[in-house]
Amino acid sequence: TTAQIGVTGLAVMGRNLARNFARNGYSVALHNRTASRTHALMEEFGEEGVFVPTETAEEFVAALERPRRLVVMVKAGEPTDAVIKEFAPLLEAGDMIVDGGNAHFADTRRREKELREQGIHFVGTGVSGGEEGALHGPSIMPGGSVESYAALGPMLEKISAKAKDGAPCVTHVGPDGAGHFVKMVHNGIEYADMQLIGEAYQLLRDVAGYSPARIADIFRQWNTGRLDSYLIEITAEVLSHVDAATGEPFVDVVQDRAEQKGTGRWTVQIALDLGVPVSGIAEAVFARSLSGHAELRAASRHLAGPAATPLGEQEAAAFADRVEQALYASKIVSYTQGFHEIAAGSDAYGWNVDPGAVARIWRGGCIIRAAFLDRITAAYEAEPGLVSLLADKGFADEIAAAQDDWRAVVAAATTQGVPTPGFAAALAYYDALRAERLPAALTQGQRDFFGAHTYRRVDREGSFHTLWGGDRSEVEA
Ligand code: NBP
Repeated sequence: TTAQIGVTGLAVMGRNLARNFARNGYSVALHNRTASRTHALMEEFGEEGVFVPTETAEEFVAALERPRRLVVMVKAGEPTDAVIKEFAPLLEAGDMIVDGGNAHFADTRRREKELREQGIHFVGTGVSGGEEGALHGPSIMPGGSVESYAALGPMLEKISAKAKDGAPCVTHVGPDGAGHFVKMVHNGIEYADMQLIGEAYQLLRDVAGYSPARIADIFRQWNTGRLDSYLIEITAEVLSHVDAATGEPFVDVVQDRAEQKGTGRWTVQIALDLGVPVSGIAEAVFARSLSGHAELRAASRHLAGPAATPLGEQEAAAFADRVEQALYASKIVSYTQGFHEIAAGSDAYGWNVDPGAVARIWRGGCIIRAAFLDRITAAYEAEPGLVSLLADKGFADEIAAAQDDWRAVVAAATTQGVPTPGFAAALAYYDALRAERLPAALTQGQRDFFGAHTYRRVDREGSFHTLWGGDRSEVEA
């Protein structure tokens, strides 16, 4: 038998993706470096559809109908290169290698270029939604050539998550590394969303004085409004969970040291390279690293500061409403920053990414799925050249309505000594963008003073330098 698609790399993600293809009626060839995983899949789930188990690379490739569609779901990095090295010599022009791992987009660009010379389409594809998503429908972000999408797109549309309006959560993001780039930014935004939710929780706990169970109820209520999203929903679940061993709230028995795998960090590293201010995402990454510095935190515990004093019942309820405003406004800012990075990447690499389509495919399947994304799509559809989400009238109006509460929350956090780097960075970004004048003029003066770096004037064209060490007259540079 020949199979319509093949999956190599049958750990949690690959196994579930293979099952997803099979459950949608596709015949799927299976391969894994260690054959026992292939056998295990056949034993447990072989009845779910048409599978063609294979043991060697040659058997696997021979089992695929042409042009071959070969999905690689191995550990990102060297394993991906090893698999490509093994399979590429067995393939022919027109065949496709689809890398569904969390690759760095620069690796994807390199691999795509190398394989293109051999006539093989390399499709670096972001897949979001974890193992459940892989099985029931992930959000899929494929890069690669237009031809590869023509051959692959319909299958991906079939297995992808569907948004509430039924639209599949997959689109051809753009050439070469575009898909993995967008997946990277997705993860960066995910970090920012999680950090903002964490700050909201901490404020409700320390300033409002609420218990985790009560905060869970508040999140459940927020989830019926404009913050309706998967992350808010699971936050309520986590907060209402009680530890069986101690009877304490689960959130109180977990060590407060956040870990990370690296895609959030990449989002910030690339943003630095592209010169894009993604302060919200950066604060989220830094907040995780700070939490992990146990010695530093232990050595700092005695530092002076206010102890938060919980508010009375009525003020607490009013404060909770303000926190919702602050969270929503900060969320608009982090998406603004993330979409700025996507636009900058698209410009730098000539990808022509459609931001409205990206927001559309994030509406289902992925971790940041949210009702809010419909609004982003609508904003870009109304104005395809939108320079910033904040330039959209709808979002600007919402922030305008939220800003008094947002400022009050950041002020309260500051006076009470509750760290809110995400809320505060988002607010600083907003205020910096709206500022008539920034202290960057002074920065330019300093740079000219110590390094003769020159400056531009507000009233005349050209570059200028002041003779700081001499008579302080101005010369044209
Ligand atoms: P892992 O990332 O744990 O990778 C395990 C797989 O890689 C196994 O099939 C293993 O084969 C194979 N592999 C390794 Br390791 N080195 C290899 C090599 N040199 N040659 C061939 N195969 C090799 O699996 P996963 O958690 O299912 O994730 C797969 C990919 O999906 C990763 O890139 C991950 O970042 C990405 N991803 C994961 C999630 C998630 O929620 N887990 C979500 C989205 C994306 P073996 O069985 O022979 O050891």
